[in-house]
Amino acid sequence: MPFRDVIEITAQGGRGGDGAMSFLRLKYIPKGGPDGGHGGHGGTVWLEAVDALNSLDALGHRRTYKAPSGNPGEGREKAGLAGGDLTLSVPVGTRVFDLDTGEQIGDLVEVGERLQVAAGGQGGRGNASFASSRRQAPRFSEAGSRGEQRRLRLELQTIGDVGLVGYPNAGKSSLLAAVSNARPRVADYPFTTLHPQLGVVEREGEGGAERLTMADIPGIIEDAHKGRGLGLDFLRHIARTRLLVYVLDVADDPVATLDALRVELEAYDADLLERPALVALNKVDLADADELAAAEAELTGFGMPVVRVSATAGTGLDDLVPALFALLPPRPEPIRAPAEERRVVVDPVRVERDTDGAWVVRGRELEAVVERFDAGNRDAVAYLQHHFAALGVNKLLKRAGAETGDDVRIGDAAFEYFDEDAGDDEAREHLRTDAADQRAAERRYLAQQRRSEGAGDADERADVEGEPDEEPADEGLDEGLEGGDVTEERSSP
Ligand SMILES: Nc1nc2c(ncn2[C@@H]2O[C@H](COP(=O)(O)OP(=O)(O)OP(=O)(O)O)[C@@H](O)[C@H]2O)c(=O)[nH]1
Ligand SMILES: [Mg+2]
Repeated sequence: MPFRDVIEITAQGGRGGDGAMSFLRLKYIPKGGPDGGHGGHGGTVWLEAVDALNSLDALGHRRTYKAPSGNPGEGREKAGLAGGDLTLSVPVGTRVFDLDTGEQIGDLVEVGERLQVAAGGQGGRGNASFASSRRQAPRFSEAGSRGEQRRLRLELQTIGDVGLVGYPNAGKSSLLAAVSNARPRVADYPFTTLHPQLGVVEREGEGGAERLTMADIPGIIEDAHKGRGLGLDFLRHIARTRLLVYVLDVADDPVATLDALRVELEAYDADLLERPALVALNKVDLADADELAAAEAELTGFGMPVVRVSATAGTGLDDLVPALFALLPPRPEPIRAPAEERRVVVDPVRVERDTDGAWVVRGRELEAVVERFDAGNRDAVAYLQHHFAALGVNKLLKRAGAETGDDVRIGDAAFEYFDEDAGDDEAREHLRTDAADQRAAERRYLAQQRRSEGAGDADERADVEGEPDEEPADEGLDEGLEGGDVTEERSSP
């Protein structure tokens, strides 16, 4: 099975369920009030670090991971079921990057740690929640919003305390096997080890058992940074270690080897050379005393401790293990970004002119709101007006030179621009009539409801007669965008 420690996937939150458009129908109340319930929220995609994995293979088979959508709302104010969350297991040590921004959005270093990578969409509101004293029979509801979509790069960076670095065949895996609980493959040919291995080294200290983890990686050769051998990619797995052990074969020109290894490490990340390190001069069982003494003398010139060992004969391990514990720097406190350090997202609304003469209004927030309503539904468009006003859409259009009757596109929705200051009497009259019609219809509806309920409500009546209420202007007269064709009755937004 191929070992994958870097993968690219797309995480897609579930879509929110649509809000319902429904009116109560009972035997004796032929035209009851709006009772469309909310749609359920879409599921969220999470990553969770687990102990049982040591590669990203399991996630590499698919490109996109999508959480379930929320269910639509129903009549009688029944909310739709939320989509369940999708949790993807990753190995401990997985770093998560946003592929589009390059930004690191998380680093899962502990078992059980979770990271939200794509939020589910919001459920749409049912028409019941758009009812107000002036709009008692809203014939529209809100569509669920799309779930967040994020292209991700996952990079496994093994979490270990000590990293073994050396040429192929130097005896790194033999050493890991000799001092830890790991049983890696050992063989008399280069590149036996093809992916990182972790082992736990334990010793009895004064205060009880002490442990450290040791990472063995594939061998590195000269010019690995030019892609020779397995390249430098596996150095990623020692990047987090706090102590490096250069494993050198005493019979294989150890000084030149150490020089070459350090050149390769520097090419990957110069910081690696600053890290505490020691030399394990291996296979001493095969060397004669003079050869050993000469090698050791030269190696001390690098300024790090040199320990003579034989991984297979077990010599020197009693010196090596205490040296590891002694030289390992303490684990730094994890740096967590303070919660208040939130990013400020600037989302300006922009107006552009398309080649066909239509105005295109762009803005993430604006497009997201518009997307959730039916632009062909007059009630919905009237409701949208206060969003347009709040975001300055009409002013922007006017400043850009839009004229009454021009086409305006926001996302996939099309509107017609109406300049309320231009003195276009015809357009004004047109809208005024619509609004008046609507109010008359509402009045009839209310009167009917009052009759069926038997008693009237003073507040309600006052509102119908034109008292201002707390909602922003939403009847289309004072604002400049008008919806397309009016759809009289729709069962969904
Ligand atoms: N005589 C002797 N042989 C050793 C010693 N250490 C390792 N070997 C042998 O050297 C060969 C390579 O050992 P490995 O542990 O697989 O070497 P490695 O550095 O992990 O090699 P790669 O995984 O290919 O990079 C094996 O045949 C080992 O038995 C030692 O101290 N003395
Ligand atoms: Mg090996």
